[in-house]
Amino acid sequence: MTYSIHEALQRIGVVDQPAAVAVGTKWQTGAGELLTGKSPIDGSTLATFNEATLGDVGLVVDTAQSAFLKWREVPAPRRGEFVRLLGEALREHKADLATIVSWEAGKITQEAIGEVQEMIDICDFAVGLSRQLYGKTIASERPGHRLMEQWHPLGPIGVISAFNFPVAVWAWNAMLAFVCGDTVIWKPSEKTPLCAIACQQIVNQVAQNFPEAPNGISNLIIGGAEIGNALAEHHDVPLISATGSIPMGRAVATTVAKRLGRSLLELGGNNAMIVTESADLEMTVRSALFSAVGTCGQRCTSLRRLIVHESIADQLLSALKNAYQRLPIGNPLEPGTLVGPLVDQRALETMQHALKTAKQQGGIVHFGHQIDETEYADGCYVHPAIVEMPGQTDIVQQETFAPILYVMRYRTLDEAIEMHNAVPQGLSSAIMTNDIRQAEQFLSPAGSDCGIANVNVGPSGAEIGGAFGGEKETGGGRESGSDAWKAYMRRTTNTINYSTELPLAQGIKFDL
Ligand code: UN1
Repeated sequence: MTYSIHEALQRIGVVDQPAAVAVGTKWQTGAGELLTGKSPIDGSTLATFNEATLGDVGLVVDTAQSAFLKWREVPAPRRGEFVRLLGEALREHKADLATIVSWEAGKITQEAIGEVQEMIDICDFAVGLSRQLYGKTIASERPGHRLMEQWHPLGPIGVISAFNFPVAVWAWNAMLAFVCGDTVIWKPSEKTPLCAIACQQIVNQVAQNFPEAPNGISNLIIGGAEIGNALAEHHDVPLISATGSIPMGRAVATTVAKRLGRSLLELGGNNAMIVTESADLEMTVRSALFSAVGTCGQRCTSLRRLIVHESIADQLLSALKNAYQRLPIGNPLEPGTLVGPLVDQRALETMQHALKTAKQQGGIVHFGHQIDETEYADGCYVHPAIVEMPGQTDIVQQETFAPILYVMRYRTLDEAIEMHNAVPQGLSSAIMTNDIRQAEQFLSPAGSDCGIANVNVGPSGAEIGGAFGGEKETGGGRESGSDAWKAYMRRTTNTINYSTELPLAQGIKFDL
């Protein structure tokens, strides 16, 4: 299936010079700074165009707001039909979109296809949801009264997304937003603009053939942090859903809070796996490997800390080192490659700096060197690192967005859980064990403090059916499955009096 990114874009219908702004189906060139999109695969330039300016934000929000006024009145199951058609279009363009993801984000083909599958899955989920936006009926304390709640559309939703899941994270948000009766304004990462342009183009084509879809149901604005900030400040954007670094999330949350808006944050993780003395070691190596080196360690759910019982630590380490030794690293488009490049030079420098710091803090570093692949010109290829640490030092408590796996030993499970929770982030976690008591302790209120806690499954690679997100500095938001849709709607509580009396709640008497 390997054809060029340009062929893939063409098959999706992106034929013109890329433009930074989509006001609904109308593309507009930006007048901001020049953006040069480079591929992490070989450093080649994929796109050059001008970013949006602050002036574009108002136009896009106004369009999304007028579209919202129409879309909110379309019956939810019809909104579901729109999303069903989007799912069909994604199925048709699965390979095309995956190719663009690989070129822009450096993902191996398997993972790029998996990411598009995640989009298709959330479409299917959202279609079903469109007939299940249930409110409760509540028994009233007053005779002849009924209480009920309804969920209503919220408004234009601002979606700020990161480079590492350049299409799926938008889809988690957008598909739920669409069935909830909301419109969307997307500010993607400047590192993956073509992924965003391709998705917008797919929505445009479906929207143009769907009579009830107003122009401006889906909008795109490509630019830097100042664009994200302007969206966060805008009173007509009731919810900002932001995925990315903790500092970015802190800035967005503060700005949104100032105007008392809502934010849904999905920020950094520092995900760990506890490996107990009863774990299946062969399974542990396989699941740790996928979670630690998949997407070259650039998932927010990537495994970063391995907390191993001292009795099996040497054995596990040697099996892991053996697996790392044999990792196929290189061009992510080539079949068989398991580790593609880091996203850019800066990511490479951050990784090398973290490894140096870990050494200073007593770490023993295995692998982790840059791979000088002359074949791929300026690609940023590294050999994923394993670092044996004497304890959970400062550097281990930070999220370094690169394939570094810190390994620490423990004696008792209480001590392991304490170490597990002693970091500022709280996204995903796992325990490898065949002991039901250990598994249940890890899942209990006194166990993992993360939003995601798994047994005999690594911390990355969640299915879309569950709510996705985490606690503490991860930001507390939940996206994707379960009842995450509620964040995209507003709840009204209704009291209906069908009697001829007017009793007051709490038995209050208030008669003249
Ligand atoms: C992210 O890295 O921002 O659970 C999202 C996973 C993927 C999503 C990761 N389904 O690893």
